[in-house]
Amino acid sequence: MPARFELHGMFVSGPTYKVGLMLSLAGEPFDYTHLNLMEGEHKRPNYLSKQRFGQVPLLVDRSNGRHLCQSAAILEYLADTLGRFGGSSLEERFQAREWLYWDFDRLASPLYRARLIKAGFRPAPPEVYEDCLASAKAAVKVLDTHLAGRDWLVGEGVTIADVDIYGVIAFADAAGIDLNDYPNVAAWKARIEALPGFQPADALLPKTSREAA
Ligand SMILES: N[C@@H](CCC(=O)N[C@@H](CS)C(=O)NCC(=O)O)C(=O)O
Repeated sequence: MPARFELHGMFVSGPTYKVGLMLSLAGEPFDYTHLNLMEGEHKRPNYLSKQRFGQVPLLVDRSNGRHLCQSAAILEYLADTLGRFGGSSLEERFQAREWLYWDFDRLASPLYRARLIKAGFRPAPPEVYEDCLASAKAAVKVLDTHLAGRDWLVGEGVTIADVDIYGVIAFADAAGIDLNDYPNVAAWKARIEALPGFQPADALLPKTSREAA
């Protein structure tokens, strides 16, 4: 029987990793479909009919035929449908949602950009890299301050806020950020990596399509 979920993505994609990590932490096997963004597979009519923004990730829920896009929205969908990591109360859910919005506003955008520039995927003058790096570091500092004396971003357990933001912090080193300068973030990162079902990005997002084990 095919897996319930099919994740379309690309191995370098942080947003795709967020969704793969959520599924893995929830113990949900998924088929993985590799999309070649270099060849524009994400802009072809067949894909656009499933993912209106022409981006990865796309998650297909075969149990009901839904096609889902936007990693933060997908995490919320999975929290609701799987009953995992949604927070222990409505208040926690609202707080988790605030982190999801904050992430794409302040953290993911500059950190992912710094990573792409540093890796040579996106040519840019040094001042653009420095600007992204400074913005990303300012956001990591916000996280570090919030995590002082706390194990998780919201409440007493793992929520989609942690999953979402881990999917960015995982690439901090590649962006040029030394997490030794942010000890609370480093300790929180290690806690996530010790969770059952945790897998790093390269294990969850192969370079070719793969069926669930
Ligand atoms: N806010 C979106 C961002 C998705 C995104 O930026 N995906 C990139 C790959 S990491 C992409 O598909 N880029 C190709 C494009 O936008 O044309 C999410 O979280 O899902």
